[in-house]
Amino acid sequence: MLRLDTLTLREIRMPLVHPFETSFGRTTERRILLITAHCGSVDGWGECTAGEHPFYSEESTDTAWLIIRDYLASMLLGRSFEHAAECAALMEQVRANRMAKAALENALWDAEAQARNLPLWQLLGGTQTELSCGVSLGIQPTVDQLLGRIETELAAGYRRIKVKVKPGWDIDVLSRIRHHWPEITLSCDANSAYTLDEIEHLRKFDQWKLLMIEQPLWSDDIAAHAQLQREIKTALCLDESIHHVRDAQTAIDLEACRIINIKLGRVGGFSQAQRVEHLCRTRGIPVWCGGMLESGLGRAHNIAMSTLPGFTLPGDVSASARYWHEDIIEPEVTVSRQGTIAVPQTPGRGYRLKHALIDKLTVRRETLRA
Ligand code: OSB
Ligand code: MG
Repeated sequence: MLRLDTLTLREIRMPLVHPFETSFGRTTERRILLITAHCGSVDGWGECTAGEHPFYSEESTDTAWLIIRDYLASMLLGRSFEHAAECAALMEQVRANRMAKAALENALWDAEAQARNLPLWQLLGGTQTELSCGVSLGIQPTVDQLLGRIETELAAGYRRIKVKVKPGWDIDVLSRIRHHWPEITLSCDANSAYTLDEIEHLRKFDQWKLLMIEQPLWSDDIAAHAQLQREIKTALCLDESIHHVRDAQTAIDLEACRIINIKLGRVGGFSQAQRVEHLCRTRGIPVWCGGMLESGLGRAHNIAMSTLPGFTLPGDVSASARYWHEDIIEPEVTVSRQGTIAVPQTPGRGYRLKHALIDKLTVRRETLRA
């Protein structure tokens, strides 16, 4: 039994090793909200994956802080849980705000795994002990620079290259990549940069034998993706459109995609991610774990989730050193020359937190009590 005694919110600032640019914006420094759930003798930690601005989703670091402080914390504080998943129902009255909810739920899972002395991935029902890794490469100043980055990642062993695209950074980029590497597993992610008026343009993407095109259209329009999927050969993958298992169900029923990207924060935490994974596995839809430029904590949680059996495609979860000069966990996440992550076998999340470093990076902190 876990009793949630106290919650600590803190914001840490972490400059990225490489700025990350997508069709919706550019990130040079992360402002990450971390949650500590103090439960008796164990502290569970959760990372909120909201971005600095409400550009990828409606949430931001600041809205998540406010929603947790003013609404969600009081729904959970002082409560006792047999299982971390029980907290989701207690937060239902608050609509959406899934990244805020996920930070709390995942902190409780993190605590539960420690309290039960079980690896978090085993508590989740994971089956895989070695994970296939891919990388997501942002928009670069020039195509030559992008080709250089791809060269480095392939040499490091990564098994799938995903590049960000948008109108004006697509045709030339993809054709030059394919010219250099005709056989690599390649995909692209538009983060909603196109419209249905551009079907003829998007049809050209079929020539490059991409593993998938991720989220080409509006985040709130699954039906539009179904229309596009009927018109092109390349598999579509939905990211921003999938908020919960019902969205996944709708997308699969409408044949709006053939692959789904699961992000822990976007779906509201581990229990909803389990539901999406289970549905997709039953319906024959492969899934993979998307990344949100997480610190080592969120990265550790992504690794635990990716051990579920439906995660059969390489994820965006890659080595700590690709993002951070120094990560907040030890050991840091490393990737083998074969492009794999070895799942930790120790109890809990499997990575220790560097508390002194976290304190040094903290710019604000607030403690909430029952
Ligand atoms: O769409 O997958 C995305 C980063 C921020 C917001 C959205 C996305 C991404 C990434 C980066 O692609 C994945 C990573 O390396 O963490
Ligand atoms: Mg994406």
